Amino acid sequence: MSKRRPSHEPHKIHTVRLLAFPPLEERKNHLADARFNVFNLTPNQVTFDMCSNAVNAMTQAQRAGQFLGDEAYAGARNFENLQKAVDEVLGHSYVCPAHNLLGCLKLVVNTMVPDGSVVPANNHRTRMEIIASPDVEAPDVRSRDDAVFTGNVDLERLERILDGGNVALVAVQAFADGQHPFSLENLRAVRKLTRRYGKRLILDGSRSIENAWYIQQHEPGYATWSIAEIVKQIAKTSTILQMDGSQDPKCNTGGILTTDNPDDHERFMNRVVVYEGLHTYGGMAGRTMEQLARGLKEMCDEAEVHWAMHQTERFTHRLQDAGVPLERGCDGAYIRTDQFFPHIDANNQDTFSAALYQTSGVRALAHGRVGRDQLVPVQIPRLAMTNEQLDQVANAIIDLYRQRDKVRPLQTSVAGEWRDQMEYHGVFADLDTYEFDTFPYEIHTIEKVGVLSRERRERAIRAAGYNTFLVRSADVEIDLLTDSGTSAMSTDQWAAHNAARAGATATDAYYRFKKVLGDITGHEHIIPTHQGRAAEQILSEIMIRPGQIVPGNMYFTTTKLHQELAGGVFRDVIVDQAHEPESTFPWKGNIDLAKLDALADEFGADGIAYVSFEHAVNMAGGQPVSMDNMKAVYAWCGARGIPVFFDATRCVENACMIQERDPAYRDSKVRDILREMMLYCDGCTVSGKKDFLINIGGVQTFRENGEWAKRAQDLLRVYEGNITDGGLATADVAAMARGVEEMLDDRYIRSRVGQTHALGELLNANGIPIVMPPGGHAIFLDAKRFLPHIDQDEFPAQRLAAEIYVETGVRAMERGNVSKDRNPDTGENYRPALELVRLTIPRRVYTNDHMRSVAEGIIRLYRRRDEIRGLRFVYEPKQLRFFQARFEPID
Ligand code: P70
Repeated sequence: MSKRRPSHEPHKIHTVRLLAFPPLEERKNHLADARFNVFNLTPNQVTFDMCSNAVNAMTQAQRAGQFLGDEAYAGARNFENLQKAVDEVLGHSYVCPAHNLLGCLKLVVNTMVPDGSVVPANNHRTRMEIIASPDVEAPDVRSRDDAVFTGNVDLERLERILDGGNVALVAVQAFADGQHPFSLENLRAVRKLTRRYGKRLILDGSRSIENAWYIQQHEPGYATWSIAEIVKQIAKTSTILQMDGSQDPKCNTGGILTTDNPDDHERFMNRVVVYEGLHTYGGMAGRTMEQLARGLKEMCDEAEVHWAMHQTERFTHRLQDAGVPLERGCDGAYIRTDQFFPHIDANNQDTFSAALYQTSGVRALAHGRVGRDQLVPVQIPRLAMTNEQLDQVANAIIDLYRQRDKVRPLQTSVAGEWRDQMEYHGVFADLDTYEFDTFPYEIHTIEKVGVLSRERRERAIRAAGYNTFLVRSADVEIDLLTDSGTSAMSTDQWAAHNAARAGATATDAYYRFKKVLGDITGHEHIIPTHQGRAAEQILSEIMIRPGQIVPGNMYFTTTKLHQELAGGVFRDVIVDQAHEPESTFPWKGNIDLAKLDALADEFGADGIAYVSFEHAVNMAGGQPVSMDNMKAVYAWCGARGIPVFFDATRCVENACMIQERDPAYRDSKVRDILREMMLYCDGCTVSGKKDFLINIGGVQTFRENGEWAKRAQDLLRVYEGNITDGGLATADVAAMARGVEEMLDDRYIRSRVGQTHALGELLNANGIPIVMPPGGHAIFLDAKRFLPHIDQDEFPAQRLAAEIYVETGVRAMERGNVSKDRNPDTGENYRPALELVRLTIPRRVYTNDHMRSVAEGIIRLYRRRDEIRGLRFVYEPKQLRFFQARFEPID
């Protein structure tokens, strides 16, 4: 198996969970209310919650299991699926379900650990001695000899204890106490020994994959084994395996006891009905069993395991390099708080937790019994965080370490046996705070991406006729075809989606959407449509008289088409710089007022239907319009009685770039900038599939003209659906209402536009020709300069998009000679000034590691650009040829 460090996540983000960033004063209040015990804080009061239990990111297939819950009584189908998964992954024939790991432990103790017996174990964080009667002894047999496999059992010691008699069973934990992996060799030896003494080896395999990864990487002879093979070996070496559903299987609760021994299974079945539930659900909901079964099947995914372990190593090393005292954990770094605070004798763990929360909003805490050790685990929720976020959490800890002398110990007010009972008082030390600058969300659900070998990608692009539109999504690793309908929704949006009560009437979702968007825009009339082009059709039909001119800041395909279908004539009035890829003019989306003047002179104000004014102009490279230009155009139009309509599809990105580029707005919130923008128009069409953070939807607004709104609604009934949904599902209207609130979070939109800019800057710094300056939603490669040796009639941008796919698995979109089509009069290709490839970035879907890897692939390709040749058509459709055209290489 590969020992190579993965360069990016082997999946993309499907759903996000928004993070809270409570300011310092709030954090202090929360801490005081929590009696300085961070256990009492709720997740909504915490920015990053560093625990690995039950908060992991599932795949969407596993998440879907939630909706496939059987009745969970006799013979539940979910249980049958669980049995199949156990057989397939662990190789055990019998499974007894339980509500969680404690449920498993209770069954084991009840059936196999009599009073006064001995249970040698390689871990001390076991509740065995608590669940079992007080006179059960659990001697520690962990050997400390091996530098890597610190969880190995000291065989001599174990043998002596076995000789002493009265041993009930031998308990071994994979990655004991979260820190100590065993080797397969040692586990096999333990099994041999226990067998000789006629004892069972019971294994806690809740962290099997982490232990398996250590075996694969470090134990001689296993480098070529897959994680799945090693996990199965681990399971098969035990007599009984117990597993916490909320660990490796990434479920939110649940547990299983598996074995090949029918008698042991029989014992569990007879006892599970007493404590847990029936033997076919064990106290789990049917849906939990389904998610557990799916999680079990998925957990050994090689790429996923490697990514998770790479994150753990990277995080731990960052802290170690800064001198933070810690022990290695399978799922993070376990901070040695006694060494972290040498000046603090008592309560150093909770003092650490409280101080870290105070300075950063991060929660890390020690669970369990008081006085057990001096560690605070900082665990990484599996697959839920990006490397950048983890780096910053590590920095927050390092920052605290730097000022550790200033931290004063918490004083106990109420003591208890368990950490959750502890209450403290303290004074807030004057500590510097740590400010996060990263995506304000965590990963809630992931979506697997297609990973093909280069040979397979070569075959796929040939089969697609060198047209990325025809490549299967399943064959794409990082999909940068479009930012339309590809956003990751948030859990809050899904909650609204689930909760929406549908109706072909007025709905709560409609009123909510109307209120929220009305407040944001200040527009009186809010008319939902099923997507952007529906609004464009309606606006064009009510505003354009045949023959009228529609000036616009560069065309967009669907917009221009609807203007023409309504009898209008599109005229481009964008500033000249928009057509010059190398110009660094910051407002390339602006309208040139001189061009408007010329049109007014030629056609008169009456000959102009309205000005079609797009934000963050798509075809120009996502280039913004300045506030001054919006104001000036609106004033120019107002003086002549010409309406102005925004295509506000990417209005928030435009507002963000105003905040960034116009000093007058540097200190304004994006929400306020947008509100001002919305004054300088008479209404908007919007494709909600972009900035509104939804997968489907759109809107038509009118600022105050009720007559236009009435006519639009008349058409809406005919073309689209109800005036309250425009043909959208009520649930999608509800998700859109929530999306427009989320899009205006300054942290979100800055991280979004910042991600695009960072990609652009990385490419630019490496000499890759791109349209400058980087826009909001996409980076456009300049194919004319990338492949100067290919004539435009051999479609350099089309070939470049195909080559990028072959080189990197990244899918991009041609925006050049193929898209622009032929001149119907001459039959010649238009050969447009801009011959571009668009790398479009979906919202909240990809991490910065994905983006870095995209850039690296393109830089690699650039080095061998001379080898790349052009294409010729083998099939050319008459209209919108770019969607279906097929090519062959001229090699
Ligand atoms: C894209 C998408 C859609 C779009 C847009 C602007 C500024 C309106 C719309 C239409 C999808 C697309 C559409 C046609 C050709 C290629 C790609 N842009 N205004 O990927 O909205 O799709 O909701 O009807 O960008 O850029 P809708």
